[in-house]
Amino acid sequence: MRNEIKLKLYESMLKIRMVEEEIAREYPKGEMRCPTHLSIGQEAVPAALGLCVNIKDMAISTHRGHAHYIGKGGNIKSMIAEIYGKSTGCSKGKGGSMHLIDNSVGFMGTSAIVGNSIPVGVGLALASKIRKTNQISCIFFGDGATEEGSYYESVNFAVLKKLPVLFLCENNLYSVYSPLNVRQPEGRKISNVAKAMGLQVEEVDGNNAIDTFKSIELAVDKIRQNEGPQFIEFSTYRWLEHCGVNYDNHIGYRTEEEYLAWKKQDPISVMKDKLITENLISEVEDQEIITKIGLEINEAFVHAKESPFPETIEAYNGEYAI
Ligand SMILES: Cc1ncc(C[n+]2csc(CCOP(=O)(O)OP(=O)(O)O)c2C)c(N)n1
Ligand SMILES: [Mg+2]
Repeated sequence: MRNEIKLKLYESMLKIRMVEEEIAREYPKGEMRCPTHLSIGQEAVPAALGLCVNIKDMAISTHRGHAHYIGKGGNIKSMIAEIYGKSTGCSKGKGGSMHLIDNSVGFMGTSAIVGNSIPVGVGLALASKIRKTNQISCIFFGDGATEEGSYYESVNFAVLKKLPVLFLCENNLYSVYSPLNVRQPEGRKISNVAKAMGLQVEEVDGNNAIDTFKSIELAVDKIRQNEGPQFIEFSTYRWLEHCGVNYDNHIGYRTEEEYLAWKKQDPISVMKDKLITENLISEVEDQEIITKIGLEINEAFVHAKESPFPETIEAYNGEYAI
Protein backbone atom coordinates (compact mmCIF):
# COMPACT_ATOMS: atom_id res chain seq x y z
CA MET A 1 0.00 0.00 0.00
CA ARG A 2 1.43 3.36 -1.03
CA ASN A 3 2.46 5.81 1.69
CA GLU A 4 0.37 8.52 0.09
CA ILE A 5 -2.73 6.33 0.50
CA LYS A 6 -1.93 5.68 4.17
CA LEU A 7 -1.75 9.42 4.79
CA LYS A 8 -4.99 10.05 2.92
CA LEU A 9 -6.71 7.30 4.88
CA TYR A 10 -5.59 8.84 8.16
CA GLU A 11 -6.66 12.33 7.10
CA SER A 12 -10.07 11.16 5.95
CA MET A 13 -10.72 9.30 9.23
CA LEU A 14 -9.60 12.33 11.20
CA LYS A 15 -11.90 14.61 9.23
CA ILE A 16 -14.88 12.33 9.86
CA ARG A 17 -14.07 12.17 13.59
CA MET A 18 -13.51 15.91 13.95
CA VAL A 19 -16.73 16.82 12.13
CA GLU A 20 -18.73 14.52 14.38
CA GLU A 21 -17.00 15.77 17.51
CA GLU A 22 -18.01 19.30 16.55
CA ILE A 23 -21.59 18.15 15.92
CA ALA A 24 -21.51 16.59 19.41
CA ARG A 25 -20.34 19.88 20.94
CA GLU A 26 -22.91 22.02 19.12
CA TYR A 27 -25.90 19.66 19.27
CA PRO A 28 -26.96 20.48 22.85
CA LYS A 29 -27.63 24.09 21.78
CA GLY A 30 -30.80 22.80 20.11
CA GLU A 31 -30.22 24.40 16.71
CA MET A 32 -29.89 21.07 14.87
CA ARG A 33 -33.48 19.95 15.06
CA CYS A 34 -33.14 16.38 13.83
CA PRO A 35 -32.12 13.09 15.44
CA THR A 36 -28.46 12.42 14.81
CA HIS A 37 -26.54 9.14 14.83
CA LEU A 38 -22.78 9.47 15.07
CA SER A 39 -20.11 7.10 13.77
CA ILE A 40 -17.37 8.04 16.22
CA GLY A 41 -15.23 4.89 16.49
CA GLN A 42 -16.41 3.60 13.10
CA GLU A 43 -14.38 5.84 10.79
CA ALA A 44 -12.16 3.30 9.01
CA VAL A 45 -14.73 1.76 6.65
CA PRO A 46 -16.16 5.00 5.23
CA ALA A 47 -12.70 6.55 4.86
CA ALA A 48 -11.33 3.49 3.07
CA LEU A 49 -14.28 3.15 0.72
CA GLY A 50 -13.84 6.70 -0.51
CA LEU A 51 -10.24 5.96 -1.47
CA CYS A 52 -11.06 2.74 -3.33
CA VAL A 53 -13.82 3.97 -5.65
CA ASN A 54 -14.29 6.83 -8.09
CA ILE A 55 -16.47 9.83 -7.48
CA LYS A 56 -18.89 8.49 -10.15
CA ASP A 57 -19.31 5.18 -8.34
CA MET A 58 -22.37 5.23 -6.14
CA ALA A 59 -22.86 4.82 -2.41
CA ILE A 60 -25.98 4.56 -0.35
CA SER A 61 -26.33 4.50 3.40
CA THR A 62 -28.42 4.56 6.54
CA HIS A 63 -29.52 6.65 9.50
CA ARG A 64 -25.81 6.66 10.51
CA GLY A 65 -24.64 8.27 7.29
CA HIS A 66 -22.46 11.33 8.01
CA ALA A 67 -19.23 9.35 7.87
CA HIS A 68 -20.23 7.65 4.63
CA TYR A 69 -21.04 10.97 3.00
CA ILE A 70 -17.76 12.58 4.06
CA GLY A 71 -15.76 9.47 3.13
CA LYS A 72 -17.31 9.46 -0.34
CA GLY A 73 -16.00 12.98 -0.87
CA GLY A 74 -19.10 14.85 0.33
CA ASN A 75 -18.97 18.54 1.01
CA ILE A 76 -18.84 19.31 4.73
CA LYS A 77 -20.51 22.69 4.25
CA SER A 78 -23.47 21.06 2.48
CA MET A 79 -23.76 18.38 5.14
CA ILE A 80 -23.63 20.66 8.15
CA ALA A 81 -26.12 23.05 6.54
CA GLU A 82 -28.41 20.07 5.94
CA ILE A 83 -28.23 19.02 9.58
CA TYR A 84 -29.22 22.59 10.51
CA GLY A 85 -32.16 22.29 8.11
CA LYS A 86 -30.92 25.11 5.90
CA SER A 87 -31.65 25.69 2.21
CA THR A 88 -27.92 25.44 1.40
CA GLY A 89 -27.89 21.84 2.65
CA CYS A 90 -27.23 18.93 0.31
CA SER A 91 -30.94 17.98 0.48
CA LYS A 92 -32.02 21.63 0.48
CA GLY A 93 -32.73 21.51 4.18
CA LYS A 94 -35.60 19.07 3.85
CA GLY A 95 -33.84 15.92 4.96
CA GLY A 96 -31.66 16.55 7.99
CA SER A 97 -29.05 14.20 9.34
CA MET A 98 -30.72 10.98 8.19
CA HIS A 99 -31.55 12.04 4.62
CA LEU A 100 -28.35 13.11 2.93
CA ILE A 101 -28.16 13.00 -0.85
CA ASP A 102 -25.59 14.48 -3.18
CA ASN A 103 -25.40 13.30 -6.75
CA SER A 104 -22.29 15.37 -7.43
CA VAL A 105 -20.20 12.89 -5.40
CA GLY A 106 -22.21 9.75 -6.19
CA PHE A 107 -23.87 9.78 -2.80
CA MET A 108 -27.30 8.52 -3.67
CA GLY A 109 -29.07 8.87 -0.36
CA THR A 110 -29.55 7.74 3.19
CA SER A 111 -32.67 6.57 4.93
CA ALA A 112 -34.06 6.31 8.43
CA ILE A 113 -35.86 3.05 7.68
CA VAL A 114 -33.56 0.19 8.56
CA GLY A 115 -32.84 -1.97 5.50
CA ASN A 116 -34.67 0.14 2.96
CA SER A 117 -31.68 1.66 1.22
CA ILE A 118 -30.34 -1.84 0.42
CA PRO A 119 -32.79 -2.56 -2.45
CA VAL A 120 -32.26 0.98 -3.71
CA GLY A 121 -28.52 0.30 -3.89
CA VAL A 122 -29.17 -2.92 -5.81
CA GLY A 123 -31.46 -1.01 -8.17
CA LEU A 124 -28.69 1.50 -8.80
CA ALA A 125 -26.37 -1.36 -9.72
CA LEU A 126 -28.99 -2.80 -12.07
CA ALA A 127 -29.30 0.60 -13.76
CA SER A 128 -25.53 0.79 -14.08
CA LYS A 129 -25.43 -2.65 -15.69
CA ILE A 130 -28.26 -1.93 -18.12
CA ARG A 131 -26.82 1.45 -19.07
CA LYS A 132 -23.26 0.08 -19.17
CA THR A 133 -21.95 3.02 -17.14
CA ASN A 134 -19.36 0.91 -15.27
CA GLN A 135 -20.38 2.45 -11.95
CA ILE A 136 -20.40 0.20 -8.95
CA SER A 137 -22.93 0.56 -6.17
CA CYS A 138 -21.66 0.45 -2.58
CA ILE A 139 -24.25 -0.27 0.08
CA PHE A 140 -23.49 0.55 3.71
CA PHE A 141 -25.65 -1.10 6.35
CA GLY A 142 -25.48 -2.31 9.93
CA ASP A 143 -25.79 -5.75 11.51
CA GLY A 144 -29.41 -4.91 12.38
CA ALA A 145 -30.32 -4.40 8.73
CA THR A 146 -29.46 -8.04 8.01
CA GLU A 147 -32.57 -8.92 10.01
CA GLU A 148 -34.82 -7.20 7.48
CA GLY A 149 -36.56 -9.06 4.64
CA SER A 150 -35.46 -6.45 2.13
CA TYR A 151 -31.84 -7.46 2.73
CA TYR A 152 -32.44 -11.08 1.62
CA GLU A 153 -34.46 -10.10 -1.43
CA SER A 154 -31.76 -7.63 -2.41
CA VAL A 155 -28.86 -10.05 -1.98
CA ASN A 156 -30.71 -12.72 -3.92
CA PHE A 157 -31.40 -10.38 -6.82
CA ALA A 158 -27.85 -9.01 -6.86
CA VAL A 159 -26.41 -12.55 -6.99
CA LEU A 160 -28.93 -13.70 -9.58
CA LYS A 161 -28.16 -10.80 -11.91
CA LYS A 162 -24.44 -10.67 -11.07
CA LEU A 163 -24.71 -6.98 -10.33
CA PRO A 164 -21.82 -4.63 -9.58
CA VAL A 165 -22.60 -4.28 -5.89
CA LEU A 166 -20.37 -4.03 -2.86
CA PHE A 167 -22.22 -4.89 0.35
CA LEU A 168 -20.47 -3.26 3.33
CA CYS A 169 -21.84 -4.58 6.60
CA GLU A 170 -20.62 -2.56 9.58
CA ASN A 171 -21.21 -4.96 12.42
CA ASN A 172 -21.03 -2.84 15.57
CA LEU A 173 -22.71 -5.61 17.61
CA TYR A 174 -25.83 -3.61 18.45
CA SER A 175 -29.17 -2.64 17.02
CA VAL A 176 -30.05 0.28 19.32
CA TYR A 177 -29.85 -1.41 22.76
CA SER A 178 -30.09 -5.03 21.59
CA PRO A 179 -26.85 -6.99 21.29
CA LEU A 180 -26.50 -9.53 18.51
CA ASN A 181 -26.91 -12.49 20.88
CA VAL A 182 -30.54 -11.62 21.62
CA ARG A 183 -31.32 -11.16 17.93
CA GLN A 184 -29.53 -13.91 16.04
CA PRO A 185 -28.69 -17.54 16.87
CA GLU A 186 -25.40 -18.04 18.64
CA GLY A 187 -22.51 -18.90 16.35
CA ARG A 188 -24.28 -17.99 13.13
CA LYS A 189 -22.15 -15.46 11.35
CA ILE A 190 -23.66 -12.75 9.19
CA SER A 191 -20.93 -13.35 6.61
CA ASN A 192 -21.69 -17.09 6.50
CA VAL A 193 -25.32 -16.41 5.72
CA ALA A 194 -24.23 -14.03 2.97
CA LYS A 195 -21.90 -16.72 1.60
CA ALA A 196 -24.66 -19.30 1.62
CA MET A 197 -26.71 -16.94 -0.50
CA GLY A 198 -24.00 -16.84 -3.16
CA LEU A 199 -21.96 -13.78 -2.30
CA GLN A 200 -18.17 -13.80 -2.17
CA VAL A 201 -17.45 -12.76 1.40
CA GLU A 202 -14.64 -11.44 3.58
CA GLU A 203 -14.52 -10.77 7.31
CA VAL A 204 -12.31 -7.90 8.32
CA ASP A 205 -11.23 -6.06 11.45
CA GLY A 206 -12.94 -2.73 10.83
CA ASN A 207 -10.68 -1.00 13.35
CA ASN A 208 -7.64 -1.80 11.27
CA ALA A 209 -7.79 0.87 8.58
CA ILE A 210 -5.13 -0.73 6.42
CA ASP A 211 -6.77 -4.17 6.37
CA THR A 212 -10.08 -2.45 5.77
CA PHE A 213 -8.65 -0.55 2.81
CA LYS A 214 -7.05 -3.66 1.32
CA SER A 215 -10.22 -5.70 1.57
CA ILE A 216 -12.31 -3.02 -0.10
CA GLU A 217 -9.71 -2.47 -2.81
CA LEU A 218 -9.74 -6.18 -3.62
CA ALA A 219 -13.54 -6.42 -3.60
CA VAL A 220 -13.85 -3.40 -5.90
CA ASP A 221 -11.32 -4.94 -8.24
CA LYS A 222 -13.32 -8.19 -8.38
CA ILE A 223 -16.51 -6.29 -9.13
CA ARG A 224 -14.78 -4.41 -11.94
CA GLN A 225 -13.55 -7.77 -13.33
CA ASN A 226 -17.23 -8.79 -13.49
CA GLU A 227 -16.93 -11.38 -10.73
CA GLY A 228 -20.29 -10.32 -9.30
CA PRO A 229 -21.41 -8.83 -6.02
CA GLN A 230 -19.04 -8.86 -3.04
CA PHE A 231 -19.73 -8.75 0.67
CA ILE A 232 -17.48 -7.60 3.50
CA GLU A 233 -18.39 -7.82 7.17
CA PHE A 234 -16.41 -5.38 9.28
CA SER A 235 -16.21 -5.66 13.03
CA THR A 236 -16.54 -2.22 14.53
CA TYR A 237 -18.01 -0.38 17.53
CA ARG A 238 -19.84 2.89 18.07
CA TRP A 239 -18.51 4.81 21.02
CA LEU A 240 -21.50 7.02 21.74
CA GLU A 241 -25.19 6.36 22.28
CA HIS A 242 -27.24 4.95 19.39
CA CYS A 243 -28.98 8.25 18.68
CA GLY A 244 -27.54 11.43 20.12
CA VAL A 245 -24.19 12.75 21.19
CA ASN A 246 -23.67 11.33 24.68
CA TYR A 247 -21.90 8.38 26.25
CA ASP A 248 -24.49 5.92 27.54
CA ASN A 249 -22.54 3.00 28.93
CA HIS A 250 -24.07 3.62 32.35
CA ILE A 251 -27.61 2.67 31.28
CA GLY A 252 -26.80 -1.01 31.30
CA TYR A 253 -27.10 -2.52 27.84
CA ARG A 254 -23.32 -2.75 27.46
CA THR A 255 -20.41 -2.62 29.83
CA GLU A 256 -17.73 -0.01 30.33
CA GLU A 257 -15.12 -2.81 29.99
CA GLU A 258 -16.43 -3.75 26.55
CA TYR A 259 -16.39 -0.12 25.45
CA LEU A 260 -12.84 0.44 26.75
CA ALA A 261 -11.58 -2.69 24.99
CA TRP A 262 -12.85 -1.35 21.68
CA LYS A 263 -11.66 2.18 22.38
CA LYS A 264 -8.17 0.83 22.85
CA GLN A 265 -8.27 -0.24 19.20
CA ASP A 266 -9.28 3.25 18.05
CA PRO A 267 -8.72 3.12 14.27
CA ILE A 268 -7.37 6.67 14.22
CA SER A 269 -4.83 6.37 17.06
CA VAL A 270 -3.65 3.01 15.72
CA MET A 271 -3.15 4.56 12.28
CA LYS A 272 -1.37 7.60 13.68
CA ASP A 273 1.04 5.41 15.67
CA LYS A 274 1.76 3.46 12.51
CA LEU A 275 2.46 6.62 10.50
CA ILE A 276 4.77 7.93 13.20
CA THR A 277 6.64 4.61 13.50
CA GLU A 278 7.09 4.47 9.74
CA ASN A 279 8.29 8.08 9.69
CA LEU A 280 5.47 9.13 7.42
CA ILE A 281 4.28 11.92 9.67
CA SER A 282 5.67 14.00 12.56
CA GLU A 283 3.74 15.38 15.52
CA VAL A 284 4.09 18.85 13.97
CA GLU A 285 2.68 17.71 10.64
CA ASP A 286 -0.13 15.94 12.44
CA GLN A 287 -0.98 19.16 14.21
CA GLU A 288 -0.99 21.01 10.89
CA ILE A 289 -3.51 18.55 9.47
CA ILE A 290 -5.70 18.95 12.56
CA THR A 291 -5.56 22.74 12.26
CA LYS A 292 -6.43 22.63 8.55
CA ILE A 293 -9.42 20.36 9.10
CA GLY A 294 -10.51 22.42 12.10
CA LEU A 295 -10.64 25.58 9.99
CA GLU A 296 -12.71 23.85 7.32
CA ILE A 297 -15.15 22.60 9.96
CA ASN A 298 -15.41 25.99 11.57
CA GLU A 299 -16.22 27.57 8.22
CA ALA A 300 -18.90 24.94 7.61
CA PHE A 301 -20.65 25.66 10.91
CA VAL A 302 -20.54 29.43 10.38
CA HIS A 303 -21.94 28.95 6.87
CA ALA A 304 -24.71 26.67 8.16
CA LYS A 305 -25.75 29.05 10.92
CA GLU A 306 -25.78 32.04 8.56
CA SER A 307 -27.72 30.24 5.81
CA PRO A 308 -31.48 30.78 5.46
CA PHE A 309 -34.13 28.15 6.15
CA PRO A 310 -35.97 26.98 3.02
CA GLU A 311 -39.04 28.98 1.97
CA THR A 312 -42.33 27.42 3.12
CA ILE A 313 -43.36 26.86 -0.50
CA GLU A 314 -40.30 24.62 -0.89
CA ALA A 315 -42.06 22.04 1.28
CA TYR A 316 -44.27 21.28 -1.74
CA ASN A 317 -41.41 21.09 -4.21
CA GLY A 318 -40.27 17.52 -4.61
CA GLU A 319 -36.98 18.27 -6.34
CA TYR A 320 -33.73 17.58 -4.58
CA ALA A 321 -30.32 18.97 -5.29
CA ILE A 322 -29.61 16.54 -8.10
C1 LIG B 1 -37.74 -0.82 9.65
C2 LIG B 1 -37.22 -0.19 10.91
N1 LIG B 1 -37.28 -0.88 12.07
C3 LIG B 1 -36.81 -0.31 13.19
C4 LIG B 1 -36.30 0.96 13.20
C5 LIG B 1 -35.72 1.58 14.47
N2 LIG B 1 -34.27 1.59 14.37
C6 LIG B 1 -33.58 2.69 13.99
S1 LIG B 1 -31.94 2.43 13.92
C7 LIG B 1 -32.10 0.85 14.42
C8 LIG B 1 -30.89 -0.02 14.63
C9 LIG B 1 -30.28 -0.51 13.41
O1 LIG B 1 -29.13 -1.25 13.75
P1 LIG B 1 -28.01 -1.48 12.71
O2 LIG B 1 -28.60 -1.79 11.38
O3 LIG B 1 -27.08 -2.46 13.29
O4 LIG B 1 -27.31 -0.04 12.58
P2 LIG B 1 -26.51 0.80 13.68
O5 LIG B 1 -27.52 1.71 14.32
O6 LIG B 1 -25.91 -0.14 14.65
O7 LIG B 1 -25.51 1.56 12.91
C10 LIG B 1 -33.45 0.52 14.64
C11 LIG B 1 -33.93 -0.80 15.07
C12 LIG B 1 -36.30 1.65 11.96
N3 LIG B 1 -35.81 2.88 11.86
N4 LIG B 1 -36.73 1.05 10.83
MG1 LIG C 1 -25.47 -2.20 14.51
